[in-house]
Amino acid sequence: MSIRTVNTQPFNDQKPGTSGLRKAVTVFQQPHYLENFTQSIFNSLEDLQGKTLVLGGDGRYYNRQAIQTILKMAAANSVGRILVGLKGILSTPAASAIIRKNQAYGGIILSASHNPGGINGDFGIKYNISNGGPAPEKVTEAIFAHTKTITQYQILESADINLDHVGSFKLGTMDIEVIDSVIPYLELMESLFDFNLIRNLLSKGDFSICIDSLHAVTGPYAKAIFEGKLGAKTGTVINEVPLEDFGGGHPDPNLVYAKSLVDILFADNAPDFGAASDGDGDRNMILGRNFFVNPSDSLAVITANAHLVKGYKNGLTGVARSMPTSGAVDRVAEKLGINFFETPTGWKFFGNLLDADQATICGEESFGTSSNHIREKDGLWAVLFWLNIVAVRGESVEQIVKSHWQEYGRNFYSRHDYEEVATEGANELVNHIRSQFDTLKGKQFGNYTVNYVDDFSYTDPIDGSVTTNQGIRIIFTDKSRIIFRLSGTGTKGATLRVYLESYEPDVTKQDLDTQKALKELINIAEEIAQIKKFTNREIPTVIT
Ligand code: G16
Repeated sequence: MSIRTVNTQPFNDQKPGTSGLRKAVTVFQQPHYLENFTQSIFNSLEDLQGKTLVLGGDGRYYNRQAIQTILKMAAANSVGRILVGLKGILSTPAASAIIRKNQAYGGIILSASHNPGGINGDFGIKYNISNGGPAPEKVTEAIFAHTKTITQYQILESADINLDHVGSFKLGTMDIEVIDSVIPYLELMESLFDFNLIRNLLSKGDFSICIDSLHAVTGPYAKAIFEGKLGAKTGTVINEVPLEDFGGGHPDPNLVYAKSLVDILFADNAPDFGAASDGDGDRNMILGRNFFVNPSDSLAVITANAHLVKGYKNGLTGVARSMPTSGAVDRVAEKLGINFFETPTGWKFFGNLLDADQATICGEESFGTSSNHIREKDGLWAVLFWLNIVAVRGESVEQIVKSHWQEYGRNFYSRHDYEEVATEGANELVNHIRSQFDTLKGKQFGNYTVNYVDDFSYTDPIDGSVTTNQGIRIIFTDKSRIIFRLSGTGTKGATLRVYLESYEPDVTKQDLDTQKALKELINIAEEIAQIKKFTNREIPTVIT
């Protein structure tokens, strides 16, 4: 086996976004495209020689080919050992757990998360550091810098490795261990939650659940946990076989893309509890019978009830949420007297807070919640957290959320997405709002008066790094908010996200339909941003 040095030229589009490099599969299939980015990762890492890396992905199309290429490149770049998921599969939370458990130097995760897969879908690659979390901006910037100047990459000439069986192999001087991550992940969950209590709840027969894996990576994990360990009846986990194209679906657990699960939970005789996760298993959607739990509320309820759950009963040091996430959790943090942080969108911004033990639980409006047990968001963790709360309280999901609103008030919250609009129009929209920054302050729109407008920026309290332009905030005097932000995970055109939030402390007014409650703010957003004109769309693609 010999190491081959291949001459190459830079691609000009390899800047990582909110979560790694995500592009159409056809982009990744261009000669040298994956290799350039992989070599740039290796070039940006100091002292890689002899170190251990973790490698795996969500099983989407191109996962297996990419893994073989990365293994051969890792061997050529003197990596000491690679732990690779069986069949190339590692959910993102499992990858984070495996990096931490094995004190690996880092990991490469292959996923485009909630984006569709298949030959015409998307693919992605990201690097996670030794704490198990997504590389912070200074690392992704360094990788990007290398992609702009790369001239060569190294690859070992060898046959492919068989990833279909657990076992150990040698590739050149590098050790490869093919591992099944389901068991260590299950054990980690068992250390945090009261499995006996949840098993009692699920086996009594009067509490039924439905878990939708959307033909993505969580199928094997969910089967082993819910049907295997927790005694839920066979068939509880649906769409459980991971498919390279996710069965043609869009593996995003929200009201639109997980509609078949929503239909089940909103039908007559619906199960008591439903949940879905995304392509790589880090997102979650929680449903009760005929009831949708907004992700921002989910974060608040989890935080408020953490003392009921084994792994968290000794208290939380703090909680962190991304800026566009609703302020529901803020009031819980205040009541508990714990730290509270507001970060930019992107799980990578929670890493320092978790490492410094400033925060225990983190969450985002984009269906992501997790804790300091790993450094990624964790879909099945959130599902188990909810089941543990339900099992302790003996109340329905709806009762738990409504009593939370009663105590803390309700944050009406919605996100309107305009997906794959023309980039030029989206940029013009942003500039159009920015041009009103000076005139909007103090301006009255119906019942709302603008308190201030800004472009959100964040100074990391641990390392002092500053991140700017993280979304335009229009904040009203009653703390209602409209936020405009362009997605950093899309691969076609631009995706505009409009986040809308108002607060209702009056219990008699909390049952209103969310879109109706936010109607006035929705109209103000249109008036300020002229969304229809700039996006050329009459209505959002997705409303959550
Ligand atoms: C990624 C990040 C999340 C972020 C989400 C949405 O999620 O890990 O932290 O909230 O993107 O990003 P955007 O609004 O820029 O599309 P995932 O599940 O795609 O990895």
